[in-house]
This record gives sequence, structure tokens and C-alpha cells, in this order.
Amino acid sequence: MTQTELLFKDPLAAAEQAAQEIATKTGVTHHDVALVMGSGWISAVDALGVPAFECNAEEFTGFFPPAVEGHSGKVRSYEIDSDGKKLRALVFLGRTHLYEGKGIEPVVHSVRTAVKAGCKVIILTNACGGINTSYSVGQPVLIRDHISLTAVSPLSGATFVDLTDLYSKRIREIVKREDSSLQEGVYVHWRGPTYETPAEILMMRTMGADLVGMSTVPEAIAAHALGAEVLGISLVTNAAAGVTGEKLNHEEVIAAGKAAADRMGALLKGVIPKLL
Ligand code: 8IG
Repeated sequence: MTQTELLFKDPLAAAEQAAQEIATKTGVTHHDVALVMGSGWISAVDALGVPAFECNAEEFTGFFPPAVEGHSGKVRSYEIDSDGKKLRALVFLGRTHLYEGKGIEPVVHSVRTAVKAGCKVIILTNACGGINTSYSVGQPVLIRDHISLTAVSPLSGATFVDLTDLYSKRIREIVKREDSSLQEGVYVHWRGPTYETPAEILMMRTMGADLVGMSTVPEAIAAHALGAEVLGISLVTNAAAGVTGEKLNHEEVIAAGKAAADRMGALLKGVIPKLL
């Protein structure tokens, strides 16, 4: 069986195998926290210092080469030293999205691998559209809850997982103590690859949504189902369709991410040691 066949036939075994390969290659048997860096977030991770290890994600079982600009497809290991407490962070630069058409297993493989590598906290970052008209471009928002409009779950079978505290309240409180200006919002998962129509954005706002994007939700569910605690942070990089009348483009997303990178990096660096 090839590694890709294993991913689809037995995704948890593929994640276990990838985690073992990560332990071997990094020399770190146990990572504590994982970060998935979405579009525009890649340079925020520079705040964590010099990585102890880096390689291309596709060197590990079940990982694919990156499909989108701004998603570099690297895996890094960082040692984070804080007040004598040494933490190991596993960082995925980039992710696989549902809109790539590869199916759901590649989308959640990073977080499953991270949990198998020992991570108890999974930090999911993304760039998204702002539905809530009080948001500005460049503003980070903590995900409080989500609405899945894809109807695709990473779980199958009679696994009736409770999602009441999917985006850990404990962690959100810690992050808000670190930066009291942070707002919370409800994130809608939209398959893409098209952005929404203005009518769809109006529907989402009516349903109680604040943010819209094409990631994070399956990863949060997969991580939570395996017992990890989840933090989701969205960076608003554009007003959603119809909000301002401007057209949406990917360059704007990358630029807004770059502009916010220092603030996002400082937030992550400050908060990580307090989560574990
Ligand atoms: I960045 O406006 C980014 N990702 N669905 N809509 C959706 N995804 C996005 C958007 C947006 N902006």
C-alpha cells in the first residue's frame, strides 16, 4: 500500500506513522503544541525564533506538496523557552483545503499527526473575509464558534462528538488576557474555491456569522475528536463580498497578512507558554 492509500484507508494509522517520522527526523520524541499557519500568517512564525528543524511536509507520510501561493508546505520544530519551561512547538506552514478536491483526509492530516506527535493544544490560524461590519482589514479575531456550510465532516461512523466547547473557552480567556483588544466571532466554513456572492454573505450574517473562510473547521473538529484543545485565530484580510462593494483578490489577502505579521507573531509567542 502506498502512503497516500494508507491516508485514505486508515487515516489515523497514517497520522501515527507521520508522527513517528517527525520524532525520528527532529530527534524530538514529544511535541507539546502545534500551529497551522494559514495564508498571510507564514511570517508571523518568525517571532518564535530560529527553528530547530525544518523540512518539506511531503517528506512525511500522507502529506501533499502545497497548492496555493502563501502556503509553503514546510514543517518546522521550535524549542520555546519560557521561564525555564521548555516547550516544543510543531509548526505547519500551510494546509490542504477542501476546495483542492483531494477529499477530507488530507485536510485534517496535519492536526491528526500533531496530536499523535503529542500535541495537547492545536492553534489554527487563517485569513478570512469579514462579515461583521465592525471589523477592519488587518484585525485578528478569536474564533468563538463555527457554522459549517460544507456539510463535510472529517469523522465517520457513530462518533457523536460534542462540539459545545470546540474553541476552548479556557484558551480564549488566556489569549484575551494577553491582548484585551481581541474580539471573538463566529466563523463560517465555505468550501470555495469561489468566494461568496453578496447574497450568500447576507445569508451568513443573518445566521449569526462574523467571519468566512475556506479552512479551519474540519481541522478543529478532527483535533477536538482526538482530545486536543483548539485555539482558532482569524485574520480579517478583506471585507466579505458585498460589504464594501470592492472586488476580492488573493493579493490583498497576502498583503494584509504581511502587514499584521509582527503583531500576530508577538501574540503567538506571548501566549503559547501560558497555554500548557
Ligand atoms: I482570505 O471573503 C479569505 N478567505 N469564503 N470568503 C471566503 N474565504 C475567504 C475570504 C472570503 N477571504
